[in-house]
Amino acid sequence: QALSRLKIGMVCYPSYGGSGVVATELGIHLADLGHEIHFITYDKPFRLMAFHENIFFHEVDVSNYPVFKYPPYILALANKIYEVARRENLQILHAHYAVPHTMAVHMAAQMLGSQVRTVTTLHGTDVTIMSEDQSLRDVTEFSLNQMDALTAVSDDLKQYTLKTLNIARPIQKIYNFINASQYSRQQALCSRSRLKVPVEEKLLIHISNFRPVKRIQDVLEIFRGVNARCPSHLMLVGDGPEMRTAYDLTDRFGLRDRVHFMGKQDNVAALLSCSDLFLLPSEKESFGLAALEAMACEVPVIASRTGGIPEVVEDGICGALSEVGDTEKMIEDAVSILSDSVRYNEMASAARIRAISLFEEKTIASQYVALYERLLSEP
Ligand code: GMT
Repeated sequence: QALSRLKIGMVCYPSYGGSGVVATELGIHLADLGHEIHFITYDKPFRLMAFHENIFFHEVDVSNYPVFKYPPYILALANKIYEVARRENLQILHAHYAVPHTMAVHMAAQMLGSQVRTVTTLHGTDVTIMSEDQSLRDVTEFSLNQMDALTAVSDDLKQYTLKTLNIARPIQKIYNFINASQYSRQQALCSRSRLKVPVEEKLLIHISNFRPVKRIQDVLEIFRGVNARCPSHLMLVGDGPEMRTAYDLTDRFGLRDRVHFMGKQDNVAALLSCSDLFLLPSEKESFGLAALEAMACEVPVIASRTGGIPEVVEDGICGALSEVGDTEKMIEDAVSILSDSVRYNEMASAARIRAISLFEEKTIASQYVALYERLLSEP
């Protein structure tokens, strides 16, 4: 039971994607501690499956009046946040992913007066892409400066934000996290045989939203290089705009019987549990939650040395990092890790140890609670 029961509004994207996952898992964990959590978004967050007495979901319904060329989602969201916060006496409004949640939270907070404290957690592309988008930059910067507190999911994202936007308040680094018992290597969940991967072959995995920033062509190139020297299979988990590129390259490389398109999957731990290596050759990655989930399941990571990835994946210990686009080195590293079983096992356990010791849900969630309590104790 929590010392004092906090009433928190979580404003997030409900769809597949790291920021929605972090918001949902944080909400569930805080609800388990006895806090009251109100999710305010346009759809039920996809990880919010079971009933929980401390969790409420408020759906934002956007008016579709014919005069609107664009549905006014941000106004409907602000209105819903205001309505819920006023009725439920919410103390904290926590926006995950700045655009457009920070603007809506700011608007609702103005309508509510001083009764709530506001927080935005920056997740990555809400700064790295939006800071370069002139149509959103000023309003993003303005509304971030109106929040009572800002957090960023890595030190790299914090520094990047301070460098690219004019932010007048401190940004606290609070890392993303995993639930170490949900994310652990569970042999019973293994589906290797169903994929018809022979025991002597390796299974590589990539999980993402298949956006250009993930460099899907590099994922396929790395896999082609590894498979040529060490017979392997590749699971592609997720969906998004680059999926067509993945299909085309798979065919062009003649790898159709070795690449498994899994689509969107809920039980990622089950798929990680039968994988040998995780590929994340992204252009930019503020944190790399998918890499952390892999590490927790004892899967070493081959990734780019970019953004917050080096804060998550310790190079040479939990996997190997290379410059963005250096697929030759990534292939070399992958083959050398996969072909040395002693080194492989050391990396697999080091990955889990690092995941648990630095990024366990309990440790990180308590940093958010401390932040909420500090904000509420301020006049
Ligand atoms: O990947 C995105 O473009 C959006 C975003 C999301 O909502 O999934 O991902 C970002 O937030 C995740 C959770 O904090 C981070 O783990 C991802 O690294 C980050 N993506 C990028 O920075 C590209």
